[in-house]
Amino acid sequence: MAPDAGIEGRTDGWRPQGAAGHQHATGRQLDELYIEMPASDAPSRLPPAHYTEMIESALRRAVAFDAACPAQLAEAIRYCLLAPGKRLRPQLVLLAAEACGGHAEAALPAAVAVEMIHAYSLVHDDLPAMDDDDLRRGRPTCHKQFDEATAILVGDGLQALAFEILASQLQPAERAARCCAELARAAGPSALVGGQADDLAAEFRHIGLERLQSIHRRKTGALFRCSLRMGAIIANAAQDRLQALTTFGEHLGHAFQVVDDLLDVAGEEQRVGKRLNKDRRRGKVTYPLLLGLEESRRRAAELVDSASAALEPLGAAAAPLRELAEYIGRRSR
Ligand code: GRG
Repeated sequence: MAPDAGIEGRTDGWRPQGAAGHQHATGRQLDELYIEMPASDAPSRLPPAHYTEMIESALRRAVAFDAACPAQLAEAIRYCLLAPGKRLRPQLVLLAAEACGGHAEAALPAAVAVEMIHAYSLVHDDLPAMDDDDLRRGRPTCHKQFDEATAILVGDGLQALAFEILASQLQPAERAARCCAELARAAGPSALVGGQADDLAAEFRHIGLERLQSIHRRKTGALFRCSLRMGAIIANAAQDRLQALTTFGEHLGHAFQVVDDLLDVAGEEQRVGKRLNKDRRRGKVTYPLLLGLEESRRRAAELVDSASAALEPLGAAAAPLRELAEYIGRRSR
């Protein structure tokens, strides 16, 4: 068992001790961090628009339901999936395929499928039984706009649709099967779902850096990693390229989460499109809490550098992936 896996429950105020070697913020110090934080220095930063229109129209096509799908359920699925997300994961699928010499069009079903899994996870995460949120992608969350039962069914429907699209639209069948297995593993109990379960269990408890990373590797990192691997698989990439993109995805997912924690403390609600300061209110240990703001920023930058370095075997073909990684390290939404 990891040294910090034995979690000590606390409901009477929390005082994470953190990992060795850094000055750590306590719960009270976090209040001070809020005051210390400057406003975002990147008011107009947008994700690089790789294949934006191609992704949006594929998502729209994927949710053009027949009459057997009840009208309100169809509306709710479209409301959540077509909401203005950054589409990072689908972009990673398409760019990974191209970086390995494949065609973006051929990878489109995998791009749509991973965005559906991501969108379902956001809808379920926002439910009262989980993170209990009322704002997502700048709009009322699914259960606020519709109702809880509809939000649960939206997630269920998106999950099933994701695998239907992968299995029926990806060619050849052998690569479709590999992608189904990759996505199922990344979305399953040892990755996304398990990370979410451990994240909920860790509320108002002290966990250390190792445990925090284990949660985020599964809850956030697995879908990044899987997006890149699916792109490589669809392009029939050689093992060294598949491995390079896997390592890139692992560093990138980690960087993404460190920045996500920083945005929760220091972002602007309107830009981020969800309620901020949630981590503190729900008693969650975060990177800024364990490491402080400066060290968290330094780590995020270091992780983006490591991610870019992992792309070396792909040469210039990986330039758009490097650009997306840079954006993820500096994003303000
Ligand atoms: C319900 C099984 C299950 C899992 C939920 C997604 C998730 C796991 C939790 C959401 C809370 C959270 C802060 C997750 C980590 C970071 C994350 C996934 C942020 C949202 O991703 P973005 O920024 O979102 O790519 P957009 O809206 O741009 O697509």
